[in-house]
Amino acid sequence: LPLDEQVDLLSYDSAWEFPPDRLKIIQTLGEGAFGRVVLAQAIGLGQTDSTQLVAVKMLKPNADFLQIKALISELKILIHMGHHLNIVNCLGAVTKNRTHDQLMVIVEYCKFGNLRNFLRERRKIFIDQIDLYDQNDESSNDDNFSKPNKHDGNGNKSKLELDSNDNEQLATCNLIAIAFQVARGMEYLQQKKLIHRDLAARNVLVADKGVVKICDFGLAKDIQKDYNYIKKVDTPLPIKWMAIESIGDRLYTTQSDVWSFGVLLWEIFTLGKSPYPGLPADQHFYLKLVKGYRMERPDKCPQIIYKIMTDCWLSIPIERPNFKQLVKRLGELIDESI
Ligand code: ACK
Repeated sequence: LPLDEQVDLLSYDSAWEFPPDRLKIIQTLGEGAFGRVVLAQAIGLGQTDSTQLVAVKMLKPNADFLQIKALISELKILIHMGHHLNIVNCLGAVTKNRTHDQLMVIVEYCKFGNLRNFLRERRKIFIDQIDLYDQNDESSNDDNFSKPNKHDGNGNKSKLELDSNDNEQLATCNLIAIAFQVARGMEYLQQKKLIHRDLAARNVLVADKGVVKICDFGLAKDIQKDYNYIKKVDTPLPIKWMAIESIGDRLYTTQSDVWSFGVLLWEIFTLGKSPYPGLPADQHFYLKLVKGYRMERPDKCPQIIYKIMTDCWLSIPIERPNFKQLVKRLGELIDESI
């Protein structure tokens, strides 16, 4: 069954319904042509009378039937998917309030915004620990910054913790922890037989305590039809995240999500650069990929991570690692560094 028809079969449980008068909108977090995301305070969402910051996704008045349908799909998928730490979880919805007449999807608020900007903002203070991972470089005499604790630049935090502090420095080990968490979220999606179709650093949000969460579920945004998505000038074209078979044959599978994960790894280890710099995403680009062209190793990227990246970009989908294997491979790198 095509995925949008699968969505139609998913049901909505009224237990998710939340009264809109208990949402106090604080500010707009971002907006697109037809939708907006606002920061709000929700009263009594968990325990009675407690207040909690949430993000609320809603449509603008000019949204048409397709956009309404898309947001309903996203809501149903979020509910169907269940809870996972590395996913932006649904907390409630406003669907039935006739006087209010505004569809709202309430999700967890991730205060550091999207991963791409998060990384870019921390470029200048990055702690490069590549020598600790690329150990063929034994003659390294950079001894005052090495071994055995990869968390040196970062205090004594647990393996996945960054810090909630805005100006916290990032180090190579944190980049690996970020990649690991995204792989975990995607592994969960894979178990639920869901395909994201638009995995990219712009669709990963950074929450407190260094937790990263995947957002913007592909079904809600059909990138084959969504003209606006292609037209946006200031966001990189999604073509550059798409697997060869997605560009060539519009084929989307978990294994094409794995390709996108490889591009996301590249974004992480360049601290938020735009992939294939200087290369327009045209017919030529596709032919280059078909001929075997792939991005080079970013200079802050350990060899072992680059190997994972290029495995994600294997031409034949089933030869790529799956998310379970990616979790294992990245998890081993974290364990080694404790
Ligand atoms: O890139 P941003 O800072 O992160 O700007 C976009 C904007 O809203 C439009 O999507 C931000 N955003 C979306 N969902 C959330 C969320 N759950 N928590 C925090 N920010 C969010 C996103």
